[in-house]
Amino acid sequence: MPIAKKPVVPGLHPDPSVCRAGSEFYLVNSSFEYAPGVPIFRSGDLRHWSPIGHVLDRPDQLELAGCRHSGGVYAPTLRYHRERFWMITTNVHDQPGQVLVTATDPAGAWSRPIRVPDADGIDPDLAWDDAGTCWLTWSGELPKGRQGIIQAVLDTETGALLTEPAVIWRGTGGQFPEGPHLIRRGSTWYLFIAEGGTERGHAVTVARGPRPDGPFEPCPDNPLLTARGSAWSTQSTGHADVVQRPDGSWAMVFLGVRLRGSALCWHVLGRETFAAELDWEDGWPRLGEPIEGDAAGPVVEELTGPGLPHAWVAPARFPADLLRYTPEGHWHLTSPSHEEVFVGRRQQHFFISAQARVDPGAGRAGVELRIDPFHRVTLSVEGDQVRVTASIGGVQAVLGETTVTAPPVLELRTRPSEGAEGTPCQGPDLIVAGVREATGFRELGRLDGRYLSTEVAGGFTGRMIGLVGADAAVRSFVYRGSDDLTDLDD
Ligand code: 6LW
Repeated sequence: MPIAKKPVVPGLHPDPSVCRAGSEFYLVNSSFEYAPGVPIFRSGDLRHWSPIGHVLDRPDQLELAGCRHSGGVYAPTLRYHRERFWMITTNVHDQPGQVLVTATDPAGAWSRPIRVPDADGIDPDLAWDDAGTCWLTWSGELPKGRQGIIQAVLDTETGALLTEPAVIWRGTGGQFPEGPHLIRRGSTWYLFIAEGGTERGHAVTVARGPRPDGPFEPCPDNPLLTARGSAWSTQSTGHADVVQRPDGSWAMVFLGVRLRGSALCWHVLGRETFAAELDWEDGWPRLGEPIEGDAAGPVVEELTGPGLPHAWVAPARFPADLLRYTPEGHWHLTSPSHEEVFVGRRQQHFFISAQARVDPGAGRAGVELRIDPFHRVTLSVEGDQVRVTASIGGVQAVLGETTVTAPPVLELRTRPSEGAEGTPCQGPDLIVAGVREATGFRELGRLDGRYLSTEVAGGFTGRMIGLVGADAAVRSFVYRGSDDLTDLDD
């Protein structure tokens, strides 16, 4: 069965977890070093997802100070049980253990966190049996450096484990058995896990048992889902969660990446959320028809005010500490430490144009496209100088510069790769920076997009686009995005 070509939630949205309350579906994702954490979406059809906020949107729920790139919040689980929403996740920056929050309204407010300090590992899952017992299942280290799926009964009031953690499955032999989700269908319990690593070997495997704690029997047709060894443009598929519709049919969400460029080598938008039907045969789940996403744009998002769009986040800090809406009616970027800070949103489309007008107080300020502090392209203004710089690993380069007589409109774009299709020089895209003038766009510098790809940068995240600086009035910021270049005017 082929896999969808288009995600249902594009851009950096990996490790999806899904649940249903009545006729509505809700979805959460990992958020790593970014605050607020754990973006949450609502959908009536599993195909069109609207952001409704973040689960961890207050400092008392999310400690990220000094968080390293790709640290922070890993794979969450979202469940609806006894008219409450439950979200549990691991903040690897704030250990020990897992963090559990609940809400009656999934758009917030979510509770103060209950910690589960004795569950050592990542990717926690919650499941309740008919007796009301809560089974916590996660991925942890076993003796001799091996990894496996571990389980214990959880007291959801206190976060205490009520049973000794026990290994319930080791998967089918792929590395990193993780991302467990335990689901009941009829009287059988199904344990879906990810294995093979989150890169090209990624897969979903499944086992079933008569009770939430097993014993688990692996499906004879594992893996349930993988793209490994295929020539599909959607690769690295794995880490799935499943949900039943009101009509009794099932669907699954999972992560995947969209590869572009020579030999389909590169992805730049991070691991995205994809969806598919889930069929059942002989008591085993089977991958069904792809559910193709249609969030390809065009999208226009303007930073107006006074509220920040849901999509805006910052590494290791809450955006509210960095961007303030002033009584004069514009945003102001302030760095509490006087060091340059970044605040922005995920690049969610293949082709984007981000335009900004900023008035820096001290130092430089501007627009930045980045994966992390060591992989970024910055278009900034300082006095009458406009400069395009790239920082890739330890290398810093000035890609172009000019002098301006009036405050410029900065514009950073992604465009098709310069390399001929199918040749080794074809990157995923091209990053172009310049200024917008009355006569049109004037390019100042460009960089091959592969420098800002996960294949080069590594880590679990993807590109972000936003504002950079230590002190600047932000007169305007507009994100335009589409997977179809003709949607973006020149
Ligand atoms: C997550 C693990 C994974 O905890 O990547 O793809 C890790 N799977 O399950 C971080 O996203």
